[in-house]
Amino acid sequence: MNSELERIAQGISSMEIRGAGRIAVASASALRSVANASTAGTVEEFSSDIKHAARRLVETRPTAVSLPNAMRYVIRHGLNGDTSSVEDARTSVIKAADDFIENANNALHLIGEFGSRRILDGEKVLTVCNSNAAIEVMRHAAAQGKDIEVFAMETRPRFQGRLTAAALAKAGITVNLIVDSAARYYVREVDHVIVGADAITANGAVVNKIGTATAALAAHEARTRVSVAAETFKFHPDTVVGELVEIEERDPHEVLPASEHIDGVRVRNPVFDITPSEYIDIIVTERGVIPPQASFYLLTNLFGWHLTERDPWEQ
Ligand code: RI2
Repeated sequence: MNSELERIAQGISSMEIRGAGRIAVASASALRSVANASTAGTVEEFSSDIKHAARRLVETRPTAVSLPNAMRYVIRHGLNGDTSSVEDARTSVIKAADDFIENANNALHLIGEFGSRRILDGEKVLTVCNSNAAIEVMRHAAAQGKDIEVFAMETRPRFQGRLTAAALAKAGITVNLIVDSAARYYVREVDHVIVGADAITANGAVVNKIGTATAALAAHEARTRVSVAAETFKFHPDTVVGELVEIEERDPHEVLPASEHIDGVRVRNPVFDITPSEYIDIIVTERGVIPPQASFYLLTNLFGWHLTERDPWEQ
């Protein structure tokens, strides 16, 4: 087993590497190192090394579609059947991985640019968890001289909201850290809810960190705008044919440490929830801003007829 692949796969499983975008970039870089290190003697063996690595990575966490989409991109562009030697295939996979990583970095910048145009000077913003894409939007708005104030939900049980609060404070943005259950209390004084996404379905529903759906429901009730900031690789191709997105449930000890065990009590720890499209105003992608109802169109545009094909690492 390639040690860099294993390091990245374990890092994703343990959430040392986390955030849907970062998971995708780390996985693409893992395929790059597998391609670099492969000692395969034939193109078929090389291709099998890459697909085996992709399977290992895809199994680490089930919900963020950014990970399988990164694998789809690298395999479809890197192992496209045009290569006749192992060296050509190696060069091609490395280039595909590099292209994916470069596109992902550029996407964040563009999302920041497009999303910030939707933020007005003086706006108060509520956010959940720790999304690079959502942070980029807020950072860009602040860099344009807009005076914004953010309410960051702490995001139990792993408290990623603290990371967001620290990043925003570092960017000079006024930030309040609040408990998750204070979302409805503060939503009345908030103008805008801005969150990231782990997966977006064909019907425009957004799968994101647990607590997002409650915040969006409260925003809907208060007639507060909800924007989702997400790279196009967060759109889930399988949902076009009716597949449901699997919601990861993590170790209950993240919620209640073993030392505080309560007899007879089962602890549940779902990591994500689903916000229906009716509660979302816009999705900001690197290709532009779309209403959630345009998700199907975007998916067909992105994947074409590959939408209904089997996963390339299973072929
Ligand atoms: P970016 C995270 O998942 C959060 O749910 C966050 O909103 C989402 O990924 C998107 O983050 P986790 O890995 O890709 O913390 O925008 O479970 O950084």
